[in-house]
Amino acid sequence: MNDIEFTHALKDEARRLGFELVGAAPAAVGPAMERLKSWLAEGFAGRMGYFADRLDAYGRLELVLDGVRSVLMLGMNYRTVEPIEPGPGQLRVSRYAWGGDYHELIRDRLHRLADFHRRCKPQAGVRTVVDTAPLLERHFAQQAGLGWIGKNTMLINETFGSWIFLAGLLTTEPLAFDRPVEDRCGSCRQCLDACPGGALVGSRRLDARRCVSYLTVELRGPIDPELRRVCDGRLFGCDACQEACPWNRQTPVSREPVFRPGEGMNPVDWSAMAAMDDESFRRRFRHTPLWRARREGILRNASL
Ligand code: B12
Repeated sequence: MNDIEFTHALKDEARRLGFELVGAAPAAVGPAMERLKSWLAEGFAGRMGYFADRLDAYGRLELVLDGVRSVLMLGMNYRTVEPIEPGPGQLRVSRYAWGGDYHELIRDRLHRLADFHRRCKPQAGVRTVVDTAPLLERHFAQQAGLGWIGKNTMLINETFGSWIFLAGLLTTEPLAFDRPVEDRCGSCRQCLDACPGGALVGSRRLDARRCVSYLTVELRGPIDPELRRVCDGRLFGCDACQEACPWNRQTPVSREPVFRPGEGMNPVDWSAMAAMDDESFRRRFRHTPLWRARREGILRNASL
């Protein structure tokens, strides 16, 4: 199999495994590294210390996979139903957290893709990535032609909008690369205006310290009193900048049952949540995105 045939075979297998979007890019970070550095220098990462701790690896992918030459970027649609407006005593959960944990689902599919790769090219080095490795997934997805980076910093695809999870497969094999997609946000600024915390301080510039998603998902400990107000009514995550995006109005529905809202998730009835002790919280949410915040974080968010 030559490089072009192998790239086709790998892409076909990825689609068969349920990734609607797939594209290949060279394993070079380029100017995105300067953007990451300036984002960190501004303090926009808040307390997410792992960026600074692994800065070398972000800039040199060979520290993530020795001999890496190519990155196959993958996208999976997670749009299901529309959000239901919360009534009294109810709170919003962002779409990505309505169902099961996407990491678990995607990791399983990635491992199957890596197995396919190894069967075709037994000598090659392969590493799969979803979220936790030092890889700028949106940058590589843009380079691989999956979409463009919108003003809200989301990777937006012409067909699926931004309701897509990203993942990557790093390989030491040369692949046939795709072309990057050009920006299609134009003069629209609806996401910038919709952000409840004013976290989108400019086009493609997000100050995580003011982002409801960061405050309700990532931040441990108390939320600054001035920022508690902007999280109002949101239990976990935030989709305001995506709900406002015109590219998200008519996107197809996901085929994955795992992403459908679990019972009582869209929206959440606060009294049912408050009644849970540690053990029932663990049983109910262990394999969902809410587990990341633990029960303490969820209780903190609800008492905003
Ligand atoms: C840390 C993190 C967060 C942080 C910080 C977000 C941020 N904007 O940086 C917080 C907790 C706030 C967060 C929130 C969310 N996240 Co998040 N997050 C991540 C994570 C782990 C790292 C992101 C990162 O590297 N940030 C650092 C900044 C500097 O990088 P960046 O955002 O990629 O920024 C690049 C562009 O803005 C670009 N850029 C800037 N200017 C320009 C100009 C041009 C011309 C171009 C081309 C590019 C460009 O350069 C930067 C560097 O490459 C990724 C997974 C991963 N490993 O990539 C998921 C990820 C980005 N998150 C994701 C999701 C779903 C969310 C939420 C929607 C969850 C929710 N509903 O609450 C929100 C969306 C908020 C938002 N608008 O970003 C998805 C995004 C999928 C997509 N379609 O884009 C990812 C990819 C996870 C995944 N595997 O699917 N997240």
